[in-house]
Amino acid sequence: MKIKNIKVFVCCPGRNFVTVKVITEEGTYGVGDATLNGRELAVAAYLEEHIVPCLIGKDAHQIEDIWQYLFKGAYWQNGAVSVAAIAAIDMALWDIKGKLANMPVYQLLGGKSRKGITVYGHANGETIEEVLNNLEIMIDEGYKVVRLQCTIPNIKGTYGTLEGKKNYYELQGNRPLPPEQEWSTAKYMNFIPELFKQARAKFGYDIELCHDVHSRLSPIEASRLGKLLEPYKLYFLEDPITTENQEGYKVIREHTNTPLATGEKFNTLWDAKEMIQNQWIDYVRTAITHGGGITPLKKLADFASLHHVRMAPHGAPDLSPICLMAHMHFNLWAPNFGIQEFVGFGTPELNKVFNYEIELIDGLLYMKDKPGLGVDFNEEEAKNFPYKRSYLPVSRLEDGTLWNW
Ligand code: EZ4
Ligand code: CO
Repeated sequence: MKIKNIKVFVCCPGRNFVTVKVITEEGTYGVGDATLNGRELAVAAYLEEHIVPCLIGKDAHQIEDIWQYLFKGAYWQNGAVSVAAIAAIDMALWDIKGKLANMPVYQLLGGKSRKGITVYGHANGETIEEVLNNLEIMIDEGYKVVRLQCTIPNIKGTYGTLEGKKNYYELQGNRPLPPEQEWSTAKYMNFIPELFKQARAKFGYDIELCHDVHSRLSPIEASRLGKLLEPYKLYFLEDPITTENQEGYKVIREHTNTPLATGEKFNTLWDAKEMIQNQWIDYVRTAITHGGGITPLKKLADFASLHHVRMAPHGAPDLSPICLMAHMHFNLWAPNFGIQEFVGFGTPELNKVFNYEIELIDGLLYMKDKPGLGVDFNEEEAKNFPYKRSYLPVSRLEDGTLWNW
């Protein structure tokens, strides 16, 4: 089953996506997601210039060896650009294997461990009142877990809010230069507990709530926030700090029993090693696209399961539906699956380019059994949505100091 051709596509049906299609000599093909928000063309070039030529003629069945060849064999190994590229090839090869076996990919991983995928959605807003109105809508839609994010008063621009845009696709799809946002730890810390206090006062404790700090705090500040939020019993607090120093999580862990989640930017298994084996975190959030594919994520899940850490894959709109479908299979299998982030069913433009079927019933996501990943990429439609340069924002303190976004 030799690889005959690999095509790389960059399109913007609302926001940019990088997609690969691996085609075998027999005509079976698989698709993979290589999207790296704000650096899409770097990944496309990495694929086209440095990966594709090495894979033509290789056996599409040798998924593990191809993964090792692209990762270890490149000498430079990790890095977000190269790992996203490798992940897309890996996903496409699993898709091919599933199609050839005439089985959904979860069957190849070991079969189903559950009937459906618990997801958390996003309720956000410019005011606490607006967030709580959106939360009520989501509870009515059946969500069992919801992430709350609210604009922080008196600073310019808050992560996780829409700044007047209709949806995340509109927000992320059109930023020809990086917009600047402001950050104030004091204003944030003084405000955010009130959001959760009011949410609990209005909706009680049956609905699970979580929150993404987006790496803005120091370990001791994060410890304080975790303690302030303890009365509101969060499902998890995400990315309270950056993770260059894994032992930062030890500090937070020693101070608070608020559960902790991190890992959406990890691109090797070693990025989470100390925090997992020391049980400093509760959920690891690495996505199949940014973590290098299904092949390394299986290892991550098994390693995490030895240490009571559960999988909670990143599910932002900058991961394409191919990644979402790969997560569906992975999550159905992973014995230590916790929760999947889910931002909804996309836009009409997005769903013209990517064809997949999912259904949300009572807070659980389901898909139909199809061979492979169960998602297709429409090359012709993609041509109608050409790439548009678009950046993530940058963040500065009120005095101008560049901060973590
Ligand atoms: O900001 O994926 O939990 N979700 C997140 C995301 C990230 C984006 C960056 O590209 O933190 O919204
Ligand atoms: Co996040």
